[in-house]
Amino acid sequence: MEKSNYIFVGVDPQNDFIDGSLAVAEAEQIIKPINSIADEIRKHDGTVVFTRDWHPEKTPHFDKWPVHCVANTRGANFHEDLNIQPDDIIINKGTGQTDGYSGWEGRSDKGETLESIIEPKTPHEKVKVFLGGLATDFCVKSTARDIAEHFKDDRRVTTYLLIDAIRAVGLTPTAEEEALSAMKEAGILAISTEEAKKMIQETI
Ligand code: VGL
Repeated sequence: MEKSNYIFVGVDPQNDFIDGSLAVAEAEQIIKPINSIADEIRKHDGTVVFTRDWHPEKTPHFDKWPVHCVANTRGANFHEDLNIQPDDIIINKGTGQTDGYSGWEGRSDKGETLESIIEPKTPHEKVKVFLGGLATDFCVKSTARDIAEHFKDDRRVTTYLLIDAIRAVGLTPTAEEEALSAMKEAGILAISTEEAKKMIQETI
């Protein structure tokens, strides 16, 4: 079997979504599984990507939400227990006057995008994309669906959602469930971080 290329996308594990102005319930619980899958992927020569909300001080986005993740503030920093390595790629989003829910819209300082990172580099390369982060019903959903939509006719790319590495804002009682269904409908496969790690370990 040809070796797969593994990519982890950690969506917005930033202070404001964990203990700051837009704190998501139980959000700190995603850090452990995220560190563990990211480690496994680095060990197998994969790519670890983190997206972050990187908003200006003034944006129409803050008419809808409390001020959060303003670039270069403590709230925008990644959680202190998140293990980030020098080769990991950081994608900034929401840097202008847009909501920036989706990591698909963002880019790294070097100009990399999720599209350029995930795009298979050879006709037979298989790419497995694993997603975790915050929040299930906003940025995780938008990012996951944009990836799945873009690669829906490309059988080389499979997208997995790590169900124990996400948490929802939950503006309504059904918001989380609806987001999970929307991602399932987009062809995204929900698995646990342990299952994902096993899948990676079992490939030669
Ligand atoms: C998010 C609400 C507002 C998210 C971002 O990261 O899911 N949620 N901005």
